[in-house]
Amino acid sequence: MKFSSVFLSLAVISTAGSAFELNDPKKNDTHNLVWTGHLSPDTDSMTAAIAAAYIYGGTAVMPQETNPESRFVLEYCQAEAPRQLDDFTDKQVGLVDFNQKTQLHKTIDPGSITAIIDHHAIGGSPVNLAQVAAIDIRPWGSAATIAADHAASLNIILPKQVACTTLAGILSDTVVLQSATTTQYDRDYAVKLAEQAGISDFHSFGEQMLIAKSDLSKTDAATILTMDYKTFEYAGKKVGIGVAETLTAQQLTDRKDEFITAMQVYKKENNLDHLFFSVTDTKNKQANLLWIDEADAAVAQAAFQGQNADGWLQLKNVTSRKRQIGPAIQRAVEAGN
Ligand SMILES: [Mn+2]
Repeated sequence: MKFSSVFLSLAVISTAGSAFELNDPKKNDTHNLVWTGHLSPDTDSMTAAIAAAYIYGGTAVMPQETNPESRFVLEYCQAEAPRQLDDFTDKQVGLVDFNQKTQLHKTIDPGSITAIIDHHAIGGSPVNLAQVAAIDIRPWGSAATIAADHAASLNIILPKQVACTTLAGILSDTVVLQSATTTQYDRDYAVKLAEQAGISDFHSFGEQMLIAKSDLSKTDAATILTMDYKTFEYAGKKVGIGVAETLTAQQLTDRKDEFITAMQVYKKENNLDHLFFSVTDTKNKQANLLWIDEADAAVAQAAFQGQNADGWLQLKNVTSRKRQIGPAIQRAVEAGN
């Protein structure tokens, strides 16, 4: 596979001081090793960290508070919650589910990153990959799927709770195997992990996750904006994209004024060049995009063709930030909009 050769060549040219082997865990020094996902952690980040810590040793941690969907998953799977780590000083760090500097906890020393397990393209502003001892990036539906594949190829059977959380990572990122990013690997590992976890109907588990994610009626707009949020660097511009995936989109689109206020504050505080927020309707497979000023409007107009509905730009068949919203905004920003 094309991606494996990228992985191998990166591993071979690595200049890292301390070695780390994804193919031979016994050799690894796991002293002070922690596994973490990106800021505004989502379920894939959390569950891939849990799986990686089980497979390779070290501890799964969270760089910020977990979201309601992830808390539901921990409860459902009867799994232990990874602890929130506020200071990564002196830790050896394994990254899961991201490779961008803009999504790194601020206390992580880039030189301390020993491994990356991810499923995102290496664009924008990646961490200094030449320093990282082991990198495995594949274009699969979730980082959790890649972790499941590591366990399988190392003949490691994940315990029930970890199989369950890993399954949740796959179901979350692929919107229960429905998103455009879903691969056959995701489908196969979902079936296999459900068996290992003793879950007879994983679609029902996935539906319950979507419901847990959707209930945001008591959550304030500023929290929702950054609950599933990423900052990117496109053509030197800082671009923030927040997403709220929900089965009950209107509950959120009705709160437009609250979101506009929250976005104005957030854009200013974080010195962003552009900020977008999507209420992603996973039931009707449609993104509802919001922005706050003329500069953002110019980017959105260049990036998308959609229908205006009470200030939200409706984008039919758009559900993925990674595959659809992000790349379209990236092209528009890079084209000078
Ligand atoms: Mn992911």
